[in-house]
Amino acid sequence: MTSPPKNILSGIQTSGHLILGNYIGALSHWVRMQDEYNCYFMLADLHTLTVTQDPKALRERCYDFLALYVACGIDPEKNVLFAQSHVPAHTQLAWALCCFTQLGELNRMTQFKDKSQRHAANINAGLFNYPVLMAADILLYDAHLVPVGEDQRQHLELTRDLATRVNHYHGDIFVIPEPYIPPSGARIMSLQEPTKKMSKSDANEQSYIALLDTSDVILKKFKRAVTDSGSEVYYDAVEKPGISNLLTLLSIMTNSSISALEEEYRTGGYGRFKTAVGEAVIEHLVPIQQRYHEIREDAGYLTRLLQQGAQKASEQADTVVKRMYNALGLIPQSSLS
Ligand code: ATP
Ligand code: LTN
Repeated sequence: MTSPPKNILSGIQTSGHLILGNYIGALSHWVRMQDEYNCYFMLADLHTLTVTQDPKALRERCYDFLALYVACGIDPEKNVLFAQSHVPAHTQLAWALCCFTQLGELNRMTQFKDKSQRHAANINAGLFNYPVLMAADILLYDAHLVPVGEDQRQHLELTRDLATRVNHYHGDIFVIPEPYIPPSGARIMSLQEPTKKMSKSDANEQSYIALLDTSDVILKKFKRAVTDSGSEVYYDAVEKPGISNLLTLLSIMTNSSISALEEEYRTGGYGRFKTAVGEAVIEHLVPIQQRYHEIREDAGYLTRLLQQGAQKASEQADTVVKRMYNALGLIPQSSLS
C-alpha cells in the first residue's frame, strides 16, 4: 500500500517586494514540490505587522504576492493557497505555544536581534514572539517538511523544540517538522554588500532584484553590482563574495555547473560576465511577469482564490487547535451542545 503524501507548509511575509532571493530560496522549490506533496502555501500577512505598515499599501501588496505566487507556477488547484489572517487558528495556537516558550529561547533568535537593530524605535512584543506564530503556522498543518532558505533554520529548530515539548507533556499532538533547505541558492547575497543576505526589505533597491523589476532595471542593477578586486571570474566565497554570488545566480538560472561557467567566463572581464547574469535572469523573469500582469488584473479570480484557500486551510488548522486545546484541559465547545 502506498502511504499518503506528506504535508508541506511554507510562507513569505508580505513585506517589501518579492525578490530573486525569495524565488530561488523558496518559491522555485515550492513549485517543484507541489506534485509530490500535499502543500499549504501562505501569505504571512500577520507576521508583517511586526513592522509598521501603511494599511492601503499592505492590502495591495497581499494581492500582488498572491498573483506572483500563481505566476511563479504555484497551482491553486493542486495546493491550498491562503492568507494567514483568514485562519484564526494561527493566533489561537500561537497563544498556547507562547505558554510553552521560554524568554531565553526567543532572546537567542538571530532574526530578532537583527530586526530589533534595524527597527530600534519599535521593538514590539510581536517582533519578539514572531517565531512562536511561525511555529503555529507550521504545526497547524501537520507539516512534515518546511521548504525555506538558510536564514529560517533557527526558527525551524525552535518549532521542533516546542512541538517535542508539547508532545512530551500531552501525548502525540504535533508532527515534528523537518526543514527543507535547498543545497544551492539557500542564501543569495545582496548585490551591494555581498557578505549580507539579499533582503526584500533592504532600504537600498540596488541591493536586490525584485521579481517585477523591468529588464532595463535588472541589467543596470547587475552592471552596478559590487564585485571584488581582480578581473578573473572564479568561485571563492571568501576572497570573491560578489563574483561567487553572481556565479551561483547564473548557475541556477541557466542550470549549468559553476565550473562550466568559470571556464566560459574566467577571462573576458567582469563586464561581459555581469551582462550574461542579467540576461539570464531577465529570460527567467519575463514569462513570470507576463503571467503576473494577467492574473493581477483579475480581482474576482484573486478573491475566489482567497475564499477557497481560507476554507480549506481552516478545515485542517481547526482540527489541530481543537486537539491542542482539548489536551490542555480547556472545555471543548462541542461538549456544550
Ligand atoms: P526581509 O528580507 O523582508 O526581512 P525575511 O528575512 O523575513 O524578509 P522573507 O523574505 O519573508 O524573509 O523570506 C521568505 C522566504 O524566502 C524564506 O524561506 C527565506 O528563507 C527565503 N529567502 C529570503 N531571502 C533569501 C535569500 N537572499 N536567499 C535565499 N532565500 C531567501
Ligand atoms: N518567517 C518566515 C516567513 C514565514 C514562514 C512561516 C516560513 C512565516 N511563517 C511558516 C515557513 C513556514 C520568513 O521567511 N521570514
